[in-house]
Amino acid sequence: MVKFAHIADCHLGAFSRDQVLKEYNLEAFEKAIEISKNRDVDFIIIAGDLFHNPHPDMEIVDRAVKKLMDARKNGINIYSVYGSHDYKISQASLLDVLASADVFKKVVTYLEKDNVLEFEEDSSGVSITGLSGRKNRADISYFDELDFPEPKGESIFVFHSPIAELKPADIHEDRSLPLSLLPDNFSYYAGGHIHERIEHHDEKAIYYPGPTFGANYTDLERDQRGFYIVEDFEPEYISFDEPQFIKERINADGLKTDELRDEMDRLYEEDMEGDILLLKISGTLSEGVPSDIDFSEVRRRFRDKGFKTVFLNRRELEGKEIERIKVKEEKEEDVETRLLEDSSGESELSVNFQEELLSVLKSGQKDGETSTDYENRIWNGAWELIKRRDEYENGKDRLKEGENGDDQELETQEKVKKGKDGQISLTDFGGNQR
Ligand SMILES: [Mn+2]
Repeated sequence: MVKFAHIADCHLGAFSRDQVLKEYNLEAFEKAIEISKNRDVDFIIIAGDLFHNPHPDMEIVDRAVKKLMDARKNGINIYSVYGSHDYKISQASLLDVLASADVFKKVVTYLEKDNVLEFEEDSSGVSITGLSGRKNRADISYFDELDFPEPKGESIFVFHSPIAELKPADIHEDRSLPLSLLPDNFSYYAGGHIHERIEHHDEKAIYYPGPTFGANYTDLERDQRGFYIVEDFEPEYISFDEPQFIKERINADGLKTDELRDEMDRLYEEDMEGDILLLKISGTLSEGVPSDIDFSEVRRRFRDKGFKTVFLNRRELEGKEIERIKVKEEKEEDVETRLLEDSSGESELSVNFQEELLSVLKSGQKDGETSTDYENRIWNGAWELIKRRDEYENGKDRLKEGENGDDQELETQEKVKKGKDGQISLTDFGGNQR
């Protein structure tokens, strides 16, 4: 009888600014590995997002590797796919290093081997394969294009993607995978990416354990955190009840800053006991701005009440005087586009042009490129684009027709300071138009 652990979304290294939360997060992961070891599993599956980013702090890596190696030394194999957080298309991820060092095995081999997905055969007799998560829709095209091998005997498919039919409402439909694209005939589908526990046992046995701890405020507000011990393909959810969360909300709508302070005083007088206070303050103040309130003092007071840490969420708190920028899209590009669109009235540059310029300016240094070459490439790219600015402002059609826009150059150049060595200063260009 085969027994394995199914862990996902550990996000080690998250909460980098709160040592208490960061430590709880690490401990949850360590606990999951420890329980797996004590329950004598044959192997452990990590369905992506082991780390919160592709290059985590070495101190975090050291803790994680110690724990993983402890399991390995006890004869437990570990299998993983990349998540959307610990993967970077342009650079080696830490996961590559750990796989090379045989801390765990990547169960994704298709990139190296002509789009053929291969099985890892565990010594327990179970065949394991899977696909990594990607930003955006890239993972969906893999599912669409690949030929999946037919599993023989007991088999596990590991993946890190939302499934359209099972996903929570806040994940975009067009970024999720239709159930029909999952390959058939696996004994168990080990999911990651969705930060909620989801169980779907129809013709396919699809399970998402959700995070071992969580990676943001919304995650921490959920009541469940843990992982699965799967025995004979029947999952048992191991729930972590520690640490204890207290969740409070204050609605500051229509309050003056003094009245909000009174509300917080009232809350402070209440009986509360727990390890972590999650305090969300939202709404629009009728007078004053949030920065009138000393929130670090608020945190300190609640910590004095016995909480190990206080996670204050005031992203939705605003004063009437300040228009706050709300960010809800998950894709960096979407956020940028929206911010540019929101401020389009303040700039004489079109959103389209600003996006193009931004994409040139944020291009990274390439392998083997010297710093001088890199700087020149960025400057030249930006300059070429600036020369063609009017084509963007007047619509894209002219660009497609291949006009080079030289006749626009003089007018544009007036707005650009030329520095030494023919370099361009962008400070007067678009930066101070508001
Ligand atoms: Mn995740």
